[in-house]
Amino acid sequence: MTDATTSPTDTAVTHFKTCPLCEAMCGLAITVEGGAVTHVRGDADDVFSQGFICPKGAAIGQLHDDPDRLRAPRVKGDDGAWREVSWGDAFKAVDEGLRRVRQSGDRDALGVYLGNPNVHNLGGTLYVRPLLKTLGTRNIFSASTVDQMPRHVSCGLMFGSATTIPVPDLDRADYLLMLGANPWQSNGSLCTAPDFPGRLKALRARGGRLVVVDPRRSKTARRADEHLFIRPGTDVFLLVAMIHTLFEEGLVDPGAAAPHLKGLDEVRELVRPFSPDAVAPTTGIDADTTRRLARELAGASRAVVYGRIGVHTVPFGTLSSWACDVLTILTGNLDQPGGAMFPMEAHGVPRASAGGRGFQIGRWRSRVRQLPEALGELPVATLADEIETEGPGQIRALLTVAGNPVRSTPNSARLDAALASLDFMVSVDPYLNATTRHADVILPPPSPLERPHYDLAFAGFCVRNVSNYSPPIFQTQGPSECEILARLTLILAGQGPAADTAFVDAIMLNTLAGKAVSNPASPAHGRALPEVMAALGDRQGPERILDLMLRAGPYGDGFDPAAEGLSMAKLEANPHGIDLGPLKPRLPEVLKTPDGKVAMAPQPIVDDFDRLRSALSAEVSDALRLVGRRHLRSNNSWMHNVPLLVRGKNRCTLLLHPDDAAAHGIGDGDRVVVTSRVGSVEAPAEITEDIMPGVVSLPHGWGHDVEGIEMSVAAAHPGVNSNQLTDEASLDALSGNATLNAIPVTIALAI
Ligand SMILES: Nc1nc2c(c(=O)[nH]1)N[C@H]1C(S)=C(S)[C@@H](COP(=O)(O)OP(=O)(O)OC[C@H]3O[C@@H](n4cnc5c(=O)[nH]c(N)nc54)[C@H](O)[C@@H]3O)O[C@H]1N2
Ligand SMILES: Nc1nc2c(c(=O)[nH]1)N[C@H]1C(S)=C(S)[C@@H](COP(=O)(O)OP(=O)(O)OC[C@H]3O[C@@H](n4cnc5c(=O)[nH]c(N)nc54)[C@H](O)[C@@H]3O)O[C@H]1N2
Ligand code: SF4
Ligand SMILES: [Mo]
Repeated sequence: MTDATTSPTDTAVTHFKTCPLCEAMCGLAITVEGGAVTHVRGDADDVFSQGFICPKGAAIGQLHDDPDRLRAPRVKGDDGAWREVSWGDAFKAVDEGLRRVRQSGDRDALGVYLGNPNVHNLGGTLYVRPLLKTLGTRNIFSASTVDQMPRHVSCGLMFGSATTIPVPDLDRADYLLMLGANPWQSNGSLCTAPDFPGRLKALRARGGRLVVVDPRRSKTARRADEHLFIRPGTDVFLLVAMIHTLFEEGLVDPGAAAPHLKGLDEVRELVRPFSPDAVAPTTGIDADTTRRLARELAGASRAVVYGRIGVHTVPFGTLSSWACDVLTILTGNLDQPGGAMFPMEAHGVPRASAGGRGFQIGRWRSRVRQLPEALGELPVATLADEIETEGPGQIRALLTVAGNPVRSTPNSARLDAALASLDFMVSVDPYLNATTRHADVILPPPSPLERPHYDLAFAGFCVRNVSNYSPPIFQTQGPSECEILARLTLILAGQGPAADTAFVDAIMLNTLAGKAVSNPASPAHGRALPEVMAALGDRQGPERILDLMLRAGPYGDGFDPAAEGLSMAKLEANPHGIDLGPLKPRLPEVLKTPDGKVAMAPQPIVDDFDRLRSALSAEVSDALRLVGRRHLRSNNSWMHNVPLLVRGKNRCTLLLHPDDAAAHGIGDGDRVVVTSRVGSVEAPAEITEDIMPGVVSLPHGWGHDVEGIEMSVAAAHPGVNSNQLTDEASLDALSGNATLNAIPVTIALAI
């Protein structure tokens, strides 16, 4: 199976590794003895996390040892039975299957779904791009459209690039308005901050104020200075009414950002109908409170508004994301310490001046529902349509990489049936689960402890600039995930199952190096390409690419061995990471809009206000609303097979308020049938005053009691799949993001 890089007879050795399981980037200290993990603790010397760890990180050894984790590729026979095969045979089976599909000449017949763990490993962050390019399909889907696509779209439109996302400068803020996020359990998202809870405690300890808006009194809400219940899906109205108040009361003062803004007057006009009094019946928050929040935000010296899942995965996700930034900007907190700031990641491309090509959405549309593309992908809420509906462009084969859409996307029962109808499916995944059971070939990547790690995705969302590389702790017999993806790329390029994967590396390296030497802002500017390649020495694979990015990056040594700057060698010599300091102001250089300004009122946002005005005048519905939640010991759908994490009481319960329980004759622990437009599930009731009347909550990622999966621990703690209730017809129209919160449902005692 696996061998320690140290031999099994060695005495205990402690390895340092950045945890790849969530966005927080905690440093782990992993002790290995006799070839096995014997102890995991937080790395007290990690420059960023300073010893913080959560139960998931502590369980990484159990994840690595999980006997259900696939170690060899699987191929499904004509009889439906799985066979373990060699890697060579598995890639041959992939080549044959894909060849059959591609013979039709319809490139769109092959679809792809990319799941969340892609952004937590070098395979996904480096090797997916060449794979997608080679695929040439328009049928690209990912977990982004059940998550943060609204944030990409609003930031893309305002700042010019979908990844130019300002993050709350947590450690210096003295006022934080948080909506729809529960970092006490999730450890944060699009705001990488190991020990997020500790940082919130510190904010309050230095006299700062934390206000949490959530239809549930979450753990974060309980530890805030103030918690406000809000009707699910209505945060946009609260936020826009706060903007209204800032204008009405003369509190608009963007400060140093002012010269870089465009469109302030349009914003004032847009929010005019949304007075605190007008929105109060919709949000359930009284007008005085809304005005007070706006005044507090304007009055605080260092303030920031942070919204996440609960405000993004709703019908006005993009407008909510936009409104959070507008509030931060109008109160003078954009690009200021303690406000919302733009990180400068070590592997990033240095820039000399503002301006760029800008960001567009809707460059093409989905075939069946005519939904707009965003970031080159289509909304996953329409994946089943594209599989089921006949005609040119119909998806007949699917590649999934690190995704479990049959648990994580809306109306997943329908998608489940659609996947069963495919001609061919390949999954790159370590588990045989609800999604991968439909595959014809499963290619399992190595465990997180068997691969190197560098957080290319999250370095750009950190509350401090940091750089951290960890080598693999164990060796793997099979290919790395990078090699798996590179091989798939070559198969798709028609090179067959055995071509040399170094070719894919070479193309990536040449492109990156060419850009670096011609970028006047890069320390590598002006160097000759052969000189750069020679400086990279004999590193291979992702480490070679990383070395190039780091050395040509904003802190890089520019390939000058005598220079002080960053390189892979430097990171290897610093296993606890390198702190590059607090976030620094980056306006205007960071802006990639064509005119180099912040677009405060981009046209697609202005257009979407039509929908918002109609929603304001619509009658307030009294339907019961379903929202989601996360638990510290759970990670979306895929860590329920780790015994340490599912211990204890059932966490997949339906939270409901005592008034709603009484109205339906439901007692604590009773089984409740929850029904939406698309389906029904049955879950045990947990009656609590921590949830708002009229709202019920069910976590996602559960429902492991299906035929044909090989997750024995999860199957014994199945829970129910909340995405049997979420509705694929309801989207944030602008970004195509699915609605996973504020779902209208009915409840009844199970008979
Ligand atoms: N109702 C509801 N639904 C939600 C959400 C919600 O709040 N409510 N949240 C949404 C969000 S934010 C997200 S990000 C999505 C997640 O959606 P997905 O990414 O589709 O689902 P995950 O549960 O993260 O499943 C990850 C898959 O990757 C596999 N995997 C784990 N590690 C690796 C690896 O290193 N390499 C590879 N190749 N595979 C790996 C796992 O076995 C699993 O099959 O779910 C979304 N769904
Ligand atoms: N332990 C753990 N950590 C995780 C994950 C996990 O599954 N488990 N998943 C990771 C991923 S992929 C992500 S994207 C992040 C997400 O991280 P967060 O954004 O912090 O997500 P949640 O913890 O689900 O918190 C969402 C909150 O929104 C509230 N909410 C629901 N609807 C509304 C609404 O309409 N308005 C408002 N104001 N609030 C609402 C819910 O009650 C809940 O408390 O977490 C990451 N970290
Ligand atoms: S908070 Fe996230 S990064 Fe930190 S140990 Fe837990 S799972 Fe790992
Ligand atoms: Mo996510």
